[in-house]
Amino acid sequence: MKKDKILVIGACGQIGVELTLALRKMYGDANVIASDLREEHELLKGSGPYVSLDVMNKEMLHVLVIRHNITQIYLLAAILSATGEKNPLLAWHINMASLLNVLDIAKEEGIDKVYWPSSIAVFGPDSPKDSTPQHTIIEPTTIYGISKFAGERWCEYYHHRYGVDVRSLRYPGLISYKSAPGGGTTDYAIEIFHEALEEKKYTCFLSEGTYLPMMYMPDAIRATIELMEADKEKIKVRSSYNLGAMSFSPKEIAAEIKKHIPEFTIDYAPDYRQAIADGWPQSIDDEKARNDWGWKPEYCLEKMTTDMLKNLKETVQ
Ligand code: NAD
Ligand code: AKB
Repeated sequence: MKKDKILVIGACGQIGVELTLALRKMYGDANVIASDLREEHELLKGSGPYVSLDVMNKEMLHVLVIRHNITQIYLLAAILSATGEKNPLLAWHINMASLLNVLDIAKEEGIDKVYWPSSIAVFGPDSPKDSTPQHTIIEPTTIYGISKFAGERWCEYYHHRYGVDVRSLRYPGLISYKSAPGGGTTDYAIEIFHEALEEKKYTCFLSEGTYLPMMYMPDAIRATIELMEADKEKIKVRSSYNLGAMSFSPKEIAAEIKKHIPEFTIDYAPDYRQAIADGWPQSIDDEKARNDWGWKPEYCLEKMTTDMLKNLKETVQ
């Protein structure tokens, strides 16, 4: 029997750290190789193999895959929405070339499974805002969204044309406390917790009524693993699955935090990220994921807030 050997690319980012640790628990520490451009993340140190890798270097990636007999690749390296708007050509280049390098090597080497995340950013101002369906108008206006949408088409193409078993989720904004976020529009929903605990006040870069789809990291990690562990026949969407959990506005999350920290105050100073958020859905219809492979979220705003504050307090003290 072929033993699974997993390569996580972009392992030191917000999702990568937690996903790598979860995969190491399932597959054994030695069988999950973490890689990133950056120095190894503190939480990964001593937990398994680490390799310094620039995913843009296709030759180096190819050698790594062959040398370690890699059977699954998780590609998490990307430029996110807010950073992408500052340098659109770079974001396009990195987001597309990284995916094409991985898909092509997966095809050539017969890699068993590839995971690559998309985002709610694929939707644009003309998509329905509420319960945005799996299949609808998709006309993204940010370079990040454009690159994710193009990436989805490439995933489907490599699956249908070459049989590459690539799977994908359109994550909402992800909230976590272990590893810092990497330049997204939904990052306010993480900053707000740190500022509430440290300063008892927060100035939000989105307006008070901006609703966005969000998810707590434990749900996102579980969704990713459940998708990747599902039988092949159950995966009917080969572009990327809509995935939902909760939706809230800055005003609503502030009110939830106030229940734990009564002196907390919030004010608003929307910046260029407001226009990005305004083009995105307010809530997501993830019926396909629920029906095809049994997706069900566990965390709502209330439960996530309680858990975030409890864990952040322990980390800070
Ligand atoms: P992040 O920015 O926190 O992490 C990305 C990691 O990739 C970083 O550690 C970075 O050093 C690394 N990286 C960048 N360029 C690289 C390169 N050339 N070679 C190797 N490593 C490189 O991002 P994240 O939040 O962990 O997101 C991971 C994936 O999930 C991305 O594709 C992102 O678009 C997607 N996603 C994230 C969210 C979210 O809320 N975090 C939501 C939707 C989709
Ligand atoms: C971002 O805000 O860019 C990400 C995302 C929703 O894709 N968190």
